[in-house]
Amino acid sequence: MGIGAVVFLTYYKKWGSLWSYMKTTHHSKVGILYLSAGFAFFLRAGLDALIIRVQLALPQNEFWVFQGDKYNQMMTTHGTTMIFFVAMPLLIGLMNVAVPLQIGTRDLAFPFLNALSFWLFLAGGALINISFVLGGSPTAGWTSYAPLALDEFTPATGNDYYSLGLQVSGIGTLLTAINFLVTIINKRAPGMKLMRMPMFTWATLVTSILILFAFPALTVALLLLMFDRLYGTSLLAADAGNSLIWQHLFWIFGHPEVYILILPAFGIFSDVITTFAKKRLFGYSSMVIALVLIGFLGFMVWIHHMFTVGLGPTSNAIFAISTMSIAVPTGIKIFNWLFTLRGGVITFNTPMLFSLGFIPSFVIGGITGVMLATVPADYQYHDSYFVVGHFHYVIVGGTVLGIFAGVYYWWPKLFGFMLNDVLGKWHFWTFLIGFHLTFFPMHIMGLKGMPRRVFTYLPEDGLTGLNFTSTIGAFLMGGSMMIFLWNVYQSYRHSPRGVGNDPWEDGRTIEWAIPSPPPEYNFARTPKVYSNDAWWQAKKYQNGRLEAAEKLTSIRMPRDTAKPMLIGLFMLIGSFGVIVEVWYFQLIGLLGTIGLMVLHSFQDSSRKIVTPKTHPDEKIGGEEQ
Ligand code: HEM
Ligand SMILES: [Cu+2]
Repeated sequence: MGIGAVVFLTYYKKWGSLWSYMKTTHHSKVGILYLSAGFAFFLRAGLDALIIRVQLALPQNEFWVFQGDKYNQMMTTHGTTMIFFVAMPLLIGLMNVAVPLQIGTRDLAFPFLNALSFWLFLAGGALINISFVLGGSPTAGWTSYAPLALDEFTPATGNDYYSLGLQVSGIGTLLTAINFLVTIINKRAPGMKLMRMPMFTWATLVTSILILFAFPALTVALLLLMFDRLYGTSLLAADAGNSLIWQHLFWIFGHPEVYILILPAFGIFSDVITTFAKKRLFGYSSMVIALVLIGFLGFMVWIHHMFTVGLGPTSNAIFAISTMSIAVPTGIKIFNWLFTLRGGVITFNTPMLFSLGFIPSFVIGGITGVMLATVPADYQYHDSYFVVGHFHYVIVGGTVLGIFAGVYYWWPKLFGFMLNDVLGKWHFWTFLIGFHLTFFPMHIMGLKGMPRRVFTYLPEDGLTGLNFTSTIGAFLMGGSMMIFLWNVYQSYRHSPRGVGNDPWEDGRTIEWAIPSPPPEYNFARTPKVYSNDAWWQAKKYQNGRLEAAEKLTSIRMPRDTAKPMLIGLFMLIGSFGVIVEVWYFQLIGLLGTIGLMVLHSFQDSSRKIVTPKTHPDEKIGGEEQ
């Protein structure tokens, strides 16, 4: 793939534009970086999934080398990559693309930091992928439970890469959260009160708060793991330390994490559904309250991952009830989406199909979630394929469908041309059918007793047909991704350009008032916002123009710089040095990182002045009209 990229870049003379992306600090370019890197990791982790599914297709199968330890490597890489290097960066990419436009600002509050976040995420992802080549990937599952993950039981270096790779990318994620928090609180267009924000922006705000509180727990857990593995402490060991510390810290992070993955998708569905049902969101304020409530309850339920550990009936009962209570705000959201659809004039295009496909898929995932929260039943389901079925229903049926809905929806805003709708529909249907075919049988396998994280089973277990079906479904999903890639290529070649400011024609929020793709400063003149769905209102009552809040004047934009990329590189070298215990790598990494930060602190005010021009597509008027 690397060689292919080099050939492509040379042939199309794209090295220059690659370099412009490598030193960009601009939110939409950073967004494109996140989307491309996340998608590349998606292909990698998807390939892992297919290998896993081939190995499991038949009983006592011996596909290539993927049994035992190699299977554990595949399974761990798949899960870890999907969560940290696919789902999160793709969502963060969409936030970068859409949120500044939705709130009418020129960029994030800290553009340099934003670029740095991306490079730290990529450095962490690269680190985990290096492990595959040098001595084997991590093997202890994406949850990396200690003491299993300690030297005593997994002496190979794989799990060192896990602790360092997630640490580096986790710092990037934390910085992103702070950045979005400050941006959304501080940089909204005049008149855009909190209760006038689009739902995706709301979801990003709540998600950022969740990251801010959840990721430090992961930071601490990974630090302990690193100390135990590399410096000979035994904090997480079963005898000298306490083996429950990891589980608590991991799930205090890990449960909110699944809401970090689903809330932004909820935001996307709200925006897409209101747009293509051509109605305002039913129960906007209850949607916001539900979002905040889900975020809050997300922190109160981590013990439901530890029902079988033996913490006692009282704690189990409390956490079972708090878990089930999350179904209430989630149900409110589902019903509000349905009421929004009711009586709407619905356009069935690709982003809308992904949103409609989400509703029943996610409801099934929700129901199995409540089943898992029932303590006595969980003793049966725990660590079985039922769990694997459940979380794929919520993550794929929720987050991944949301990501595709968002990608199709904002694509024309980002690039100025539409993705092909016919190919999009093929992509959707093959994906959705493949998805149910893959993951529904897993619930039954689980109920029949197939444990999670095993590489084979016996013919007499009665699991062959189910596993085989699941493998067929997985390949259908793999095929649907090829349709998506083909769609991107075809649309890039053939889709008409110049789609105008509001290519869907039904846009409601203010990102649809400016040209597609937007100029680097987004809004030549920041608009004034008087209501929810401000752009829709403008089309209806204000001759299709938002009122300008300022005159056309020159603006200061952040300059491009390669420093964030270099800091990422030095962090990569330094943490690699920690893993292979080579002191001069560590020193180079440390000095390089600190040196660049010091350098940057002297140059912070280097901004360039841009003179904006109004564009014929821009629908922001005012006194100068
Ligand atoms: C083509 C689609 C996919 C297929 C066929 C697939 C298949 C699988 C299978 C068979 C396992 C179980 C491994 C085992 O227990 O031995 C697994 C685990 C897992 N998958 Fe997927 N998966 C897919 C997509 C995704 C996506 C999109 C995500 C998240 C964004 C994801 C997250 C996970 C996680 C977190 C695990 C748990 C790994 C662990 O137990 O440590 N998967 N997947
Ligand atoms: Cu949980």
